[in-house]
Amino acid sequence: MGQVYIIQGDITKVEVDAIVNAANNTLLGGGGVDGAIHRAAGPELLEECRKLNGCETGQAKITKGYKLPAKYVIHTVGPIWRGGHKNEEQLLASCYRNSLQLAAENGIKTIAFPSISTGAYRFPVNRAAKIAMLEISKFLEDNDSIEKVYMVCFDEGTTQAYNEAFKEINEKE
Ligand code: AR6
Repeated sequence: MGQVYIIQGDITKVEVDAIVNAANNTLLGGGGVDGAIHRAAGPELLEECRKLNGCETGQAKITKGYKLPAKYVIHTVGPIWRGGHKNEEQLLASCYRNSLQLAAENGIKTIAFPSISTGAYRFPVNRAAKIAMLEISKFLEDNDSIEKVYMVCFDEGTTQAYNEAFKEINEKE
């Protein structure tokens, strides 16, 4: 079964088949990890994104990685946290599920995720971490093609939240 690794660092530097971008509905770039990915990939990434016609919240679309070490970028759009009663948890789970599904369909074996929605979109990181770890684990149980999933956390607090969520899920089994 595929393995999950929680690491701290910059996702644009990670050498995997695909990195996931926490984008917005336009797919035309922004701040945070989205800005960092577009800067590192170069302007060709934006050119390809312009042809995609945006992306709905919870869905995912794939492009090439251009100047990134990763061959592909999977762009997903996390929910904006509005207090927890606007389907935010289900939509965040869909981001992970649909990104992994798209990766599997494209023969991707190693993939790296940022902490979707927990920056500008203000999703509480402890809740987001539990949802992410649960969806990734469930996917790996049912799908043999993905070998390694990296959660790339940018700061210490985020790393801690994902480590705790990972521990909780594995203790339950
Ligand atoms: N590598 C890994 N993680 C990073 C990096 C990096 N280089 N840079 C930031 N993070 P955010 P969101 C972390 O705001 O909440 C954009 O403008 C960051 O510390 O990037 O889904 C989009 O265009 C945080 O833990 O994404 C959207 O409009 C996490 O990535 C909106 O922000 C996510 O923070 C999406 O908001």
